Amino acid sequence: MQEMAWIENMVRTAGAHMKKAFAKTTESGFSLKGQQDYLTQTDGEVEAMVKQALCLAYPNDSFLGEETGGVTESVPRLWIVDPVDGTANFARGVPHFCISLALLEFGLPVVGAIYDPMRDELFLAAKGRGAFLNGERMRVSDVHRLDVASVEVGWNKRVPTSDYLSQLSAVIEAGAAIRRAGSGALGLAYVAAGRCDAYVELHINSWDVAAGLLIVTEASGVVNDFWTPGALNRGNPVLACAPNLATEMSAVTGIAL
Ligand code: LIP
Repeated sequence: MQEMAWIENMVRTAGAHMKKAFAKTTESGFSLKGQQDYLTQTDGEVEAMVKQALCLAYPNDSFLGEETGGVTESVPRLWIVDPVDGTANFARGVPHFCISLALLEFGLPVVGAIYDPMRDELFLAAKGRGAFLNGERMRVSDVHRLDVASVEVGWNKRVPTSDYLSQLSAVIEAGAAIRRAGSGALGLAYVAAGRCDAYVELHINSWDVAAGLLIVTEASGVVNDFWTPGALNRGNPVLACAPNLATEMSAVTGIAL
């Protein structure tokens, strides 16, 4: 599939720019789009790079980016990018961030890539062709009990604190070890790689998850029905997990799988 080669090259090129900028960002600083919602110069630069490259490679395709917006309907071909996922980490000098880029056909992801330039890890998938980490086939974990599982519970200011705390305590009460690393895309990539057994967040944006949901599915993981009407624009809750945890995680989080 030609788009797989293109997307790999694109995220690696963008990643090289992010890595160079990361070293300087603590000097160049950041701004806030909202409470705890960071924006750096690199977010804008990377999104512009992707948009420009797409205009040359796929001029008839549509575009949606976290920073500049775009098409939010179900169209034949839509590229969706989160230029720096984990912006808060990037802005504060924490080397845990990525670019997340996906191609959707009629509203469903068919190619997705998540690239972490600090670890040089490329998580890549195409519908029906499997999921790969740096070219090696990837598969979710076979953990089948929550009391031995590791679960990432995403946090953001878009969700009432009480709801987040209830979600967190439900997962802890079920016996899981919890984490929150600040990048939803890498959180999903780690579920696909079997490094973590589930990722849940009560609200997340479409650009954060478009690549990761496909990558988890192609790594034989289970994901919720994120792509409901309006999801591209409004976002949704997200739950992705190893298959043996699906029933328990759905019961604990209240998110249908
Ligand atoms: C982040 C998400 C994360 C969420 C953060 C933020 P960003 O995306 O990946 O899951 O908890 O609030 O939305 O803003 O770094 O691209």
